[in-house]
Amino acid sequence: MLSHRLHAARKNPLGDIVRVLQDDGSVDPSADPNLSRDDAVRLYRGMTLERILDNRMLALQRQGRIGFYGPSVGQEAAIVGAAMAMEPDDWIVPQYREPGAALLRGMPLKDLICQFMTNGGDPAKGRQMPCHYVFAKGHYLSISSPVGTQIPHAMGIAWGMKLRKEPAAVLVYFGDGATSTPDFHVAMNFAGVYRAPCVFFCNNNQWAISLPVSRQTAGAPLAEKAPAYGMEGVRVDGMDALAVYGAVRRAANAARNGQGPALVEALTYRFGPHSSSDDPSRYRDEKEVAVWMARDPLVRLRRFLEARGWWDEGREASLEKEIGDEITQAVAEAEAMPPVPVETFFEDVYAEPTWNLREELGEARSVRRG
Ligand SMILES: Cc1ncc(C[n+]2csc(CCOP(=O)(O)OP(=O)(O)O)c2C)c(N)n1
Ligand SMILES: [Mg+2]
Repeated sequence: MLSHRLHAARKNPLGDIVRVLQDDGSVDPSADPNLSRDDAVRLYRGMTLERILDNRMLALQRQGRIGFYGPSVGQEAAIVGAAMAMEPDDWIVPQYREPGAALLRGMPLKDLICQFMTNGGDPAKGRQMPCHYVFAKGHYLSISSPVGTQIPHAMGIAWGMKLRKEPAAVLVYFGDGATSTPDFHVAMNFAGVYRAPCVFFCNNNQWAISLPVSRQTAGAPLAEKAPAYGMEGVRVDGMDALAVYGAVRRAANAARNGQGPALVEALTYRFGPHSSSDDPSRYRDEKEVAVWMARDPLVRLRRFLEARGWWDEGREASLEKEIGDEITQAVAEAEAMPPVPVETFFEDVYAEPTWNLREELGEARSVRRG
């Protein structure tokens, strides 16, 4: 049985799954996280930004203007809802589908797009793979795309914070596929034993590229792995931004208060391809996609905002225009940036460059000029 200490024990139509947003836009009062109007609108804006950014970046990739992209369409409530629940001093350790979380933390759009383009405006100086951005100022760790490797990193940061008595927590995102990795076990076990203040956030989007979640585990829901590591496990409707926000907020508060780690499993669905290099029609049934698309997280949160009188057609249209314009401007500014300076390949290792590095730099400059 799942432990229910993180959320009010109650029956709902999805069984053990926490759900707050009802289909008509009303909320289950027993689980309502009571977001203020400003916060609810900020959450919706963050999710809309991620949706529009995804569509625009996939189009840029198809035009050859960026090399690669991993979209998150359908998962915006899980990604932005979880990020929204964290405090600025907390760290966020991403998987690779969370630009929405970085932007919510204040990462400038232009920096993000320069990283996608790997040009002179890339804060990572062109040293990372495309779509592997970092926003250290916003406590947002670099993406590491080997599946699951970020989970022990997050646990280590959380444990370090505990040792230093810092009153903060860590949120780590990973997919259903990552629960099959040794890294998941290592991190969960260590965090459980040492009570590291870490919120393990599993974005269960039903697929690991072409492998369905039924092939990841013969066990029951992924959240049920938590008690085996001595921590709380909770399953939420991951297309319900308020349910995600509430569950992560409770877990993060508990972690900061010394009550140890927790696992939150968010049930979502990847509406689009795994990445710009994938064709999901080769391995999954479009009928399944349609069932999940009917639970579109943006539509559900928008219904809630409208039911409260906080949103309408006019605001929707101006938000879409505002975000569209911001992205257009950021793309134009990013495309105007020069290439990564060749010098950056040789910097930041030695205080004084060695003779051979100086020689190689000279050769590299002449190749670039030539
Ligand atoms: C160690 C490792 N093995 C394989 C891959 C190739 N790979 C990239 S993403 C992915 C699927 C991961 O699925 P999941 O954890 O469910 O995350 P999702 O992509 O669905 O968000 C795989 C197998 C990799 N990046 N790293
Ligand atoms: Mg997955």
